This record gives sequence, structure tokens and C-alpha cells, in this order.
Amino acid sequence: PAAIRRCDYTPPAFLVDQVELGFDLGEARTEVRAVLHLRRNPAAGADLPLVLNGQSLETLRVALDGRDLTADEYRVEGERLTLDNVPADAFMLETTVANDPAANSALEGLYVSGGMLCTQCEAEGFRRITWYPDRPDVMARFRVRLTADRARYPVLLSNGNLIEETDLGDGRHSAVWDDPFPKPCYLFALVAGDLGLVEGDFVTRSGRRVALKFWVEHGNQDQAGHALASLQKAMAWDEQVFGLEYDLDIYNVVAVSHFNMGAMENKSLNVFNSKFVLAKRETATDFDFLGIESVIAHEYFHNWTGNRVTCRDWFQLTLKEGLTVFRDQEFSADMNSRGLQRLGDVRNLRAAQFIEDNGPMAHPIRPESYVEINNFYTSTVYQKGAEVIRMIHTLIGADAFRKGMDLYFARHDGHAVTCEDFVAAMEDASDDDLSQFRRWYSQAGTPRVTARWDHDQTARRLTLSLSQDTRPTPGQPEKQPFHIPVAVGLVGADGDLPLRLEGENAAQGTTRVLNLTLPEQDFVFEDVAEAALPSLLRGFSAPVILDAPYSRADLARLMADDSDAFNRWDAGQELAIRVILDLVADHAAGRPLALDEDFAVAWGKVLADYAADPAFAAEALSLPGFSVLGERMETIDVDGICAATKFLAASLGKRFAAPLLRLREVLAESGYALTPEAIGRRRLRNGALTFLAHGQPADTRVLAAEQFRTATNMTDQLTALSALVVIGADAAGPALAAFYEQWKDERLVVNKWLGIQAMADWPDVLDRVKVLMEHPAFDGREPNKIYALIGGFAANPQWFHAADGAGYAFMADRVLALDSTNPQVASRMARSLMRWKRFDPARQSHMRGQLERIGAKPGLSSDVAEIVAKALA
Ligand code: B3K
Ligand code: ZN
Repeated sequence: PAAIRRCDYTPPAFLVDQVELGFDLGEARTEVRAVLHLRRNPAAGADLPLVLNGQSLETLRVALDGRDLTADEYRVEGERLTLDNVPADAFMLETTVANDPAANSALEGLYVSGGMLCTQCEAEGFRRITWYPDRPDVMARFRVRLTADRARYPVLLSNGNLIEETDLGDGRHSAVWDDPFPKPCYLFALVAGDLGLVEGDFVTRSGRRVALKFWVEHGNQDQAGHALASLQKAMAWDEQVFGLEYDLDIYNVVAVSHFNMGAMENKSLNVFNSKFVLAKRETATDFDFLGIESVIAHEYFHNWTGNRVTCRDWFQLTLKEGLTVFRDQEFSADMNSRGLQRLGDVRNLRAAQFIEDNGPMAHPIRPESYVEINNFYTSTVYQKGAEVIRMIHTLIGADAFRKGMDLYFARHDGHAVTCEDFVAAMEDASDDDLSQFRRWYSQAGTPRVTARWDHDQTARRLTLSLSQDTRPTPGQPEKQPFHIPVAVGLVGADGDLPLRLEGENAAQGTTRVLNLTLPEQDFVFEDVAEAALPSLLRGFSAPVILDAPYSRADLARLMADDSDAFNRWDAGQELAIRVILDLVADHAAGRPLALDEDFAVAWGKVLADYAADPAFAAEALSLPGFSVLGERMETIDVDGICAATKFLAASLGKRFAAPLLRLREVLAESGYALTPEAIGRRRLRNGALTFLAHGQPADTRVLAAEQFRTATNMTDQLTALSALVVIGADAAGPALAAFYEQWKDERLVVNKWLGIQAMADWPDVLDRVKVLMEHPAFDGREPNKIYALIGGFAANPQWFHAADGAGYAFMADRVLALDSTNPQVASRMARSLMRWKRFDPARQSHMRGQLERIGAKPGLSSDVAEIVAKALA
């Protein structure tokens, strides 16, 4: 299939003012009658034909202004319906189509999930429901009549307000929903099912009482409380921070088990992967609870950034996603701990986005072209997009940013706009010049910022030289310099020095944001009497790779003394990375591995001082992951990284066994709370267990088994189970069996059970995964189960990358099978093979062979085809 290019955008030929949809719902057959009130777009050519999108539809009727059209008055060609002759001005087009929700395994359009009917339309799923100009810049008012069997589908939901309910007498009933806000069809949704309700409310600051309704499978009503509370917090926060209020009297959230991604922000009818709604202490980890809070907030925030103001075309996806991720990150920072939130967000960015940016899928946050838009819901568009918004916030300041947001809504409410419109609003509100900054939207790749400094004792000056360089990415051989905000402090013997830049009369604060705009730039700090150590990129002020000539002693000093929490953590991570990379080199050279003494001392110091901030200590003690380490090597040494990381974890666990055990005693708590403090203590205590499992497997077995048995919450139980898995298959066997027995009726917990086995560092793990695929706990049609078992295996560095290529062959088999049932999920799995060029020649040829095998499948989906073509290009 051909690529669609951003530069080819043209306005829609026709606009839709109003849509009336009538659904006659059934699992095996649903009939959809659509009445579109159309008119020519004055901004487009006057002689263009009417072209509608449709996919897998059985067309039963087409009528124009009430008159049935004969087969020669319209054309259905592939996925388009064309009418060459339509009235000059406004007219009404009526179609009736049938589709088969039960056969829809792609989970796009109208499909069945656990006995209910539901929809997913973003990006282009609406065309699988009915003929329509399926593009986000066509915004219409929707009125929807749902008719269905009352016993099977007592609950009938769509967007907006419920304006009519009718019992049809014959066992069927109907409901009419009307959404007063014009919206693109990707925000349309319907749900029909037999669902339990958990209800709450929220009174907006102008006094509107909003009914908050969470619809879940019967029996799960006790698991929606956290999601409801999160929604209430998000609604209050958006009023306080951005002055944004909810705009309808009802907000529905439906939890479904079969869902390709996390959740969907359909206007007033969010549809959620149940994993981001359902939680109780016994079944959900702390991480799950935090994830729910953030995704609930994210979808809620979309009501303004995404729904009220939407995207003109899908190239602008980051307009709503980058901005909304930024908003949900800020919300989570305010609800929990700002410092921890930031380092978690950066950890994710580095582990996924930096890697994407340095591979065959590298693209700007606003891509220039795509084959399949579903492939572009990426960490670049989302997470790097959020970093770009954050940089604007840093550059213009919080007050101007808020003014910019107000201006953006004042100008564009009710419209479908572009990233350029957003940046222009920020620029106009701040009077700052963001022209060079705009390159963040058009250039891919992670800039490398190199820092060098020189202290002149006699002149009492420190000169900081910064330079930037961005490597070529596919289609972009040459990069122009970016506008990079670099937040800098100077750490002296007694803490941060006040900062006076050359040309300034007085010092201003202890952290300054420098504007790096040229390939190379010098910044001169005056009155620097002592040899201070620069603390660079504080708070991770830009998504760049920093190259600074820190010695290990410098890093240890920043780890201990930097006033910036992010940089304290990051210095520790950098130190750990260097130590592990040395071990990798030793492993490659056949030298014996030894624990680095300086690192052990620094690590032991963090451990000894944990009491001041257990949550931060947990983060600071954890070791960098496989992908971040691999990114630092010319050729990723799979065996070396795995051996080095295991060795380091084991050495630390052994050497510090006594303080780790003591810490576990001290932090043992009777009660359970979901506060940031309690979460931090659990995290540290459980981190200690994991180090002990590595360091003293035999001694830790009893301890882990005990924690597994007595745990009163899933965080503790699951960590204990993982620790047993680390200790070995013998130790873990009985616990795995007991865990399944205990939780076999809790779908989401069973997914954890699948995932933990797929990620086990056991030589026969692939055989175990294959056996699990036949287990009743697995369902090859449910994305969550595929992500847990197959995705979990792809995240198993040692065994997915097994030297004989068996892991890759298995993955290719899964991709080929999934390609025919669910291309979106298949495409995600295929990405595990994309970065083949980064590995050693033997692994390269195995991975490449599998990519070629996938590519040879006749009728390969556009989703997978695009990934394979880019990987092999
Ligand atoms: N907007 C949806 C993602 C839709 C993905 C379509 N393949 C969820 C979100 O970002 O909030
Ligand atoms: Zn989103």
C-alpha cells in the first residue's frame, strides 16, 4: 500500500452537519442505517465528487434526498463509495449496511467483547461501521438510536445525553442518545451489554452536577472505586490548573476485556481496557493503581485537548496526545511525588522512545508520512510529544503557558486544527520566538548534547561549552540545530552556587535555563570562586543524550549532593551503567567478573540512608535495564549484558544481605495504604527481596515463600512470586501452581501469571510459553493475554534473543498467525524484530530471516507490512 503524506492534505470536499444513526444490534449481524446531512465545503473544489469510506460493509441501500439510488448511480470500489452527481448545495444521503461484529477479531469498528457489543473507532474504525467521510476534520452532531434484545443487552450507551428510552414490547428495547457537541467520527462510541454499575458524581465549579458512571462486568463492582476516585481528582485538577470544566451532565466509562490499547476518550463514553479500571488491593499492584489514576485522567483530559479541540489530520496526532500526556504527567506529579514521577517518565522515555528514535521507525513527533496510521501511536508521538510540550512550558514559563492554553481554546474550540496552531498560540501568549523550536516537530532523532567546562581560578569564571549533534534518521540525512533548553546548576562545596551569567548585574537563582540554539555555544558564569561541578539538564529539561566528562567520583558526588532529585538519581544510573559496561567488557574478554568497590560503596551509602526517603532510595538502588544498556553499545552484547546485570545484582545482594534483611524488618508494616509514602516503602522492601533472591537464593527461598503466602496485597504477593522465579524453577513451581489456583477467576491476575512465566530467566522458558499457549488461561483473541505471554517473552532478553534463533522463529510464527486475526497486535509484536541491525551477525541473520519470512506472506496487513518494509529498508 502507498504512503499517505502530510504535504498532500486537502480540505474535505463535503462537510457533515448532522448524522442520524440507527443500529439494529446483534452479535452475528448488526444493521446500521445512517442519515448524513451533507453540504459542500466552501473551502474545497466545487466539482469534486462525494467519496465516503467503508470497510467490510454489506451495502443494502443508498438513497439521496429520500430517493433510492439504482446500482449505476453510485460506485463501490474497494473501500470507497463514490457519488459523482450530488445536489449543488445541501442534501441528505441515506445508507443501510450490515456488518458482523462476532467475526471482527481486529477489535476495530463494532465488535464483541465478553458478550457485550462495543466500538473502537480511532483512528479509522468508523468506516467499518458505516459509510462516512472518515477523517477528523469532518465534525458533525450525532444522534444515535440503539435497538437490541432487552435481556442480553439491558444497557445501551452512546455519546452525549440519553433523550429517549422505549420498550418495544417484543423483548426488544431502544435508546436514543444525542450529543450536542460536533465531533469527528473517531470519537463516536456505542456499548450494548449486561453490565454492573458503580456510580458517583462531581459538581463542577460552576455548579453542574455530573453523573459519573462506571460500567463493569457483574461481580466486579468492588473494583471500580479507585478509578472513580481518580476521575473525581482529575476533574477537580483540570479546573484548578487549567480552568477547564466538564461540559455534559453524564460521563460514562465502560471496562472491556478485549481491547487493543489502554483506553479510548470517546465523547462522554470512554471505553477502557479493564486493566485500567479494575483494581482492589488483593488483585492490583501499586503500579496498577498508579496506571489507572493516570489513564483515567488522560482520557478525561482529552475532553478538552482532543475532543473540544481536535486534530485536522492524523499527522497532527501529537497535538492531542503529546499535550494530553504532558497534562496527565503533571496531574500524577501533583497527586503523588513530583520527583518520582519525573524520573519514572524519563526512564520510560529512554527505554522506549530513545530506542525508537535510533532505529528504522524513527519519525518526528509530527510524522511526514505513514502507510498505516495505527503504527504511529508511538512513544515518539506520545512521550517525546509530551517532552516537547514540557520544553515549551520550561521556555516560556508556567504563567505564559497557561495563557497560551487559554488562547488556544479561545481560538480553536470546536475546530480541527494543527500543531502549528498550538505553537502559534503559545508564541502569541508569551511574546517568545519559537521559530527554531518548531524543528522539534519536523526533525526525528535524539540530539546528543556534549558539555565541557573550564574553571578560571583567577578570573573566578566557569565557562560551559555546549554543543549539539543529531545523527541522521531514515529520510533525514541532515539535521538543523534544535532549540534546546538546558537547565544548569553549579554544585559547590556547600551546595548550589548563585548564578550570574556574563553581562548580568546580579546573580539570579541557582538553576538557570540556557538556550542552546547553535551547533556550539559558550556560557560564562561569573563569581565562581571554587571549582564547582556543573549539574546539567536538571529535571531532564530536554529529551537529549547528555555527554559530559564526569569522572566516577564526580558522579558519586552528584549522587550525594545535587539539589536536583532527578540528577541525583541520574548520576547513580550513569554510574551503574558504566560499571555494568565494564563488566560486559570483562565478560567478552573472558576475564573474571568482580564487584566495583567504589560503586558498591556508593550503593551501600544510598541503602544506609534510605530512611530519609524510601521511595527515592528504591529508585536509586535499582539497576538500569537491558534496553538502556544495549543502547550504549555499538553492537548489543546480549549474553554480556545479561551476565553482567545478574552478576551485579547477585554481588550487591550478597554483600549487603544484612542491611537488606534489616531494612525488610524495619519496613514491615501491619497496615496497608495507597499513599506515596506507603507505596515507596513497599517498593523498597520488595526491591530488597529481589536483590536477596539474586544474592542469596538458597537463604531467601523461605523468606520469599513466606511473603508469598502471607501477603495481603498483590504488590507483595507478586514480588514474592518473582523472587521465587529468580531463585529457580524448583522454588517457583509450587507457588506458581498455588497462585493460579487462587486467582484463576480473576482475568487480570491470570495475565500477570502468564507474564511472569514468560519473563523467567529459565533455559526452557520458550517451551513453557508454548505449553501455556494451550492452557485454558490463554486466549489468542484477547490482546491483554497476548501482550502478557507473547509480549512478555519478547521482553525476556536472554531467551527471546537465544543464540539459536528459536525465540525469533517463535515470534515470527505469532506475528504471522496474528496478522490474519488482529493486525494491530501483530504489528506490535513484529516490532520486537525491527532492530536486528543492532545485534551480532548471527542474531542479525536469524532476525532478518524471520522478517523476510513474515514479509513473504501473501495478503500481509498494511500494519505489519509497513513495519517489515521499514525494518528491511
Ligand atoms: N486515543 C486513544 C488511542 C487510539 C489508538 C488507535 N489505534 C487512546 C489515548 O491516547 O488516549
Ligand atoms: Zn491519548
